[in-house]
Amino acid sequence: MSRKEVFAVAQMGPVHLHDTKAQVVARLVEMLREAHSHGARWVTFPELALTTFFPRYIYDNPEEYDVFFEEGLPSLAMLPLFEEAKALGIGFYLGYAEKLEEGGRTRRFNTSVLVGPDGAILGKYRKIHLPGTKDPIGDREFEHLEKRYFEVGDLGFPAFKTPSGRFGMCICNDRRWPETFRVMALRGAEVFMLGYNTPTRNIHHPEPAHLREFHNRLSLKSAAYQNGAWVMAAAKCGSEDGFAMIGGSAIVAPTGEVVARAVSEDDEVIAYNCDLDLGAYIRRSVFDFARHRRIEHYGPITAQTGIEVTE
Ligand code: CDT
Repeated sequence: MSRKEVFAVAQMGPVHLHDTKAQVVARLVEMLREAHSHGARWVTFPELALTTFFPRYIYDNPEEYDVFFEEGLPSLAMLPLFEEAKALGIGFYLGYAEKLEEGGRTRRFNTSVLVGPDGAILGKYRKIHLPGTKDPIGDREFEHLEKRYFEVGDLGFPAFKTPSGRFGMCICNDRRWPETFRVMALRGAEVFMLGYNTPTRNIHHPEPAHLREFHNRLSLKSAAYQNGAWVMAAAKCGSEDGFAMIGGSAIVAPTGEVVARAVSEDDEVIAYNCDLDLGAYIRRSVFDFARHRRIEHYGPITAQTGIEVTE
């Protein structure tokens, strides 16, 4: 039986501070319909898809930044997307800012949800590798304050069972860390879905703008090949209120080849008929984990974070 399935990636152009969530969700619904016209069964949307990338701004009080967060699943704002996806029989990944009350305190995460083609919520992932700082650096044209607004994710890197196989989720900066994908692959993930908001300018270290896209693609391709898995990567991009972010949304095959790529920095749907068995030969040969991994030598991966020199 063929395991071919059409996957779509829905890249988003800018979302400005003054855009309402209703306007943004209408754009997502429009792209969902376009994905459906391509025969897609699954769509990947970006990180923090419902709002502008607000961690670039400095807010001190929750009353100022809670407007960017969602409570409950689906939240009121998300409802039209959930309803249309269920009506069309399309599953999706959606990134959003999650707020919840737990153990007598308010918690906030940078989260993604995986919804099945029948509308069932299959799982949730909370971003683990939060980039940037808690306190403003100052002296920059924008900040990157994810550590200020979000807790580190507490759900690990699961591989969720779906009608099309096991899928893993991660979010933006997670894609730069090989550990992210290897853990999901060890749990059986054959498809990695991720959304991102990557500023064109690196405020932490000046580097040529072209490297931002180069490192994005490098990370996606190596994640795919080294784990024999498909990668669905959706950018939010373009100039949000004057702050530029890279595009380059892509679908990458388990061979490490980019099979579809967005060309704009705007709302754009790309789709590809993916053979979910394509990675099987890679996982049976060069990356047969059970035969070739040497965990007795991997201790430092989980025992330490920074570099430790022993002599
Ligand atoms: N959203 C996000 O995680 N962006 C980061 C920016 C890194 S520079 C602080 C990324 O890895 O693309």
